[in-house]
Amino acid sequence: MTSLIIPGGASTAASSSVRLSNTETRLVEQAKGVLRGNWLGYATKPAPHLYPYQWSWDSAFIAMGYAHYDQERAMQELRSLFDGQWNNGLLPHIVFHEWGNVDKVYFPGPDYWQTERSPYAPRYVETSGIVQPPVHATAALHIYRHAQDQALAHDFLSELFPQLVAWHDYLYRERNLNQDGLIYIRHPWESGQDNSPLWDRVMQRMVLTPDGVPSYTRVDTRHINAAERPSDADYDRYVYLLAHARDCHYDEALIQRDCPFLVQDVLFNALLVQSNRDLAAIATLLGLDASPFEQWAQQTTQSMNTTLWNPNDGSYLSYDLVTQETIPTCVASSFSPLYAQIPNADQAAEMITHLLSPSFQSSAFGKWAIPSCSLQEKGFCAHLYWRGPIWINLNWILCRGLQTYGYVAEATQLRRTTLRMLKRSGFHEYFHPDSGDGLGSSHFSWSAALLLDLILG
Ligand code: 9WN
Repeated sequence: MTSLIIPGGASTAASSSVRLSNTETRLVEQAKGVLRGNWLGYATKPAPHLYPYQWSWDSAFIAMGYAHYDQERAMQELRSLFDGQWNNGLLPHIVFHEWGNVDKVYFPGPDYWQTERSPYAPRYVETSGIVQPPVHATAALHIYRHAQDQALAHDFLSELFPQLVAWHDYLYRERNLNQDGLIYIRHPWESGQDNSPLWDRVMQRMVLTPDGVPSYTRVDTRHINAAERPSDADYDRYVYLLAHARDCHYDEALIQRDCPFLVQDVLFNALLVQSNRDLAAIATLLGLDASPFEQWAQQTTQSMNTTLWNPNDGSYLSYDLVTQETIPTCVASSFSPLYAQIPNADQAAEMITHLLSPSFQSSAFGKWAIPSCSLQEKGFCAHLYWRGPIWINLNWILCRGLQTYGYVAEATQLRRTTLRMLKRSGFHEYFHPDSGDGLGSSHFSWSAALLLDLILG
């Protein structure tokens, strides 16, 4: 049954070797093939046609996959991304490395973002003007932990450390409205879960007049069935929010003043807590003071427990800063605090009971798991982007969360279901929670990269 042994990393955190079945060996090779196909020569695009540039949190997940077999490429992935960092620390959600040289096949491109209006945006490379969830310190530490060449990985950490610190510092300086360590996002795309039912209330509140919507042409629906993508009405609001930040010249104080979308999102903050912890671990490895990053992690954890914890049904809920209200929508990422050890053991037990309930279609993850949105939510839709389909990165996050709290059987089952689904349907962007069929783009990089981590990690 065993056909291949992959050497693990040199550090104590890495496993010494991983024995693979024939099926796993095949999946590993296919996953590497997807990443090879999406390699641009300096970074990896998320998907062949739909997403032809470099995306921020995609690259962090992708680097974690490379870390298992190509340390150099893993490091380059993050280096390329940080080439687009602004000098106020903002790490943009897209870096358009070769915009001038290739077909302009994505909307919104640099001509729409016009980031040159900000004094902080780089002049040598085009970028967007929003961010995505901070998983980068986690990815950097992961590369170190799985490194074949520890000395090289150590140098890499010292090289990237100031940029990681600047990134987190930007969030705590510019996006920390109440100084409570809960970071806000100002566009649904910043959550990474673009058209989740989480944002419905906020988005529906934004009533746009016909002349309030800047003119634009969508490109995404040329590549993908429109029924699996956000609606035109959603897009109008995305573009409106983008234009608002642009017209404020990306001055955060101005944007805040009348931005209709200011949300303290559970997933974003949970990933940030873990990234702070990982940044602290990096500081320690480099012989530097880890306490500022531990303090950030503690403060955000504490505020998530006071402001975002929902004791009624064992989950965390995002918070709308404009109306000062909790957003009462339960989605898979409502359980992401498990991944960052934010809940105590009692809270965790309540959360896991909820996650294992029919709301998330689980008879302990026997079928396909986990829908991105609770089946009880009225915004649930099984085939529509972030409104119900299964996403591999959410499964990966929840798998780690279950493991952390000792729910090993459930974590193992979730891992198995995820691998079974990828084997059956290929490396799609998202998956139908009833049939397990692939949706969105095929050859999706983070589905491949995180499979590598699920098998080799
Ligand atoms: C907007 C690249 C990105 C992911 C996001 C996902 C989708 C973009 C889009 O694709 O968003 O950033 O055009 O729909 O929602 O999580 O990073 O894979």
